[in-house]
Amino acid sequence: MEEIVKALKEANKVLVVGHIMPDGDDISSVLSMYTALKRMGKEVMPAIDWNIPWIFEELEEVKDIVDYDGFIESGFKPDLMLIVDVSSPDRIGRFAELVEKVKTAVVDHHQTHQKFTDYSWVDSTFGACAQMVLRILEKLGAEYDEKLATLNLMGILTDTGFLRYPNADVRAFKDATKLVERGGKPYVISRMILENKRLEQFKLFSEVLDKMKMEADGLLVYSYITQEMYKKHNCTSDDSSGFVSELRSIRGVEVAVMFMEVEPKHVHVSMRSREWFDLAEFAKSIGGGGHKRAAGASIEGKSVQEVIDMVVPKLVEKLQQEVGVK
Ligand SMILES: [Mn+2]
Repeated sequence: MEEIVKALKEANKVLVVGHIMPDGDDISSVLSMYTALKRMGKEVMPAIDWNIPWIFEELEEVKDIVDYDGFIESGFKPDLMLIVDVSSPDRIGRFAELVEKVKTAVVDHHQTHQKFTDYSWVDSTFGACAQMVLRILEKLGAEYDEKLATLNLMGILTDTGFLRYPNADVRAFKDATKLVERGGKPYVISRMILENKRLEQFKLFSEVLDKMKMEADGLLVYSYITQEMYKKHNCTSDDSSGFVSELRSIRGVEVAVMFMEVEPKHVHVSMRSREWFDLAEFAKSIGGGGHKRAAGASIEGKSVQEVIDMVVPKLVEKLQQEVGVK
């Protein structure tokens, strides 16, 4: 952490990069860094090589986020690329091309982190990357107001399921309290993320429930969305990111999985576990990564059904093995 703080102090032009398929913690981490460093008089460019889910558009800083094409067109020449909430270079899209060319630092809380930068601060005991961002910004002497506090708070709330998941420990509550004291508005975030659904999402979810299957004596629940289903309901992968947690909320379920064909023959496998199943380990075995209770993988060149046939029997076997051990 000290090295990253030093590198940030020395840098004048900072490119802050988040991950593809960005979530609330990632967007929070990118925009908190962007807002605070810019106020310190640095030239800062926030970057994510992916579309930003529409629910986040009410944050005015979102329009400043560029993808790789926008970065190239801008001619911006960073002296530091700060990567946040990212466990491996394939997660930053085309920005991976810069890794060997500029000074790089990463701040991450994924258990499956693979070191790929000059400086790295990785600590999987933090529920949210935003908590690590908070510590860096405090070291840099950032001044918090309502805007920065709300941006920073968003990551803590979203990655802890609004302080409901096992990673919502004393430290997460204390960090959240600190940000609320500094003007952060939890209700603005909960309204934006939780109470902002389109009717089409409910219709798509209804079809997801029709297709849902249970395995391993009810320990595993899964469903899927094909490209045709997205089109039929006028939805995109942005609209289905919360579905997997809904499936996990079924009584008795230990693991929930959503198979989503986000682009033709590009299937994103999104997984959540409740109490004991280590998804970080399992995700690695299918070429993905993540945390113990939330992980994923992106598989290209296969249909949804082919991916289901590859993943489900493996998961059932692993679940049954572990139930046997318990
Ligand atoms: Mn995160």
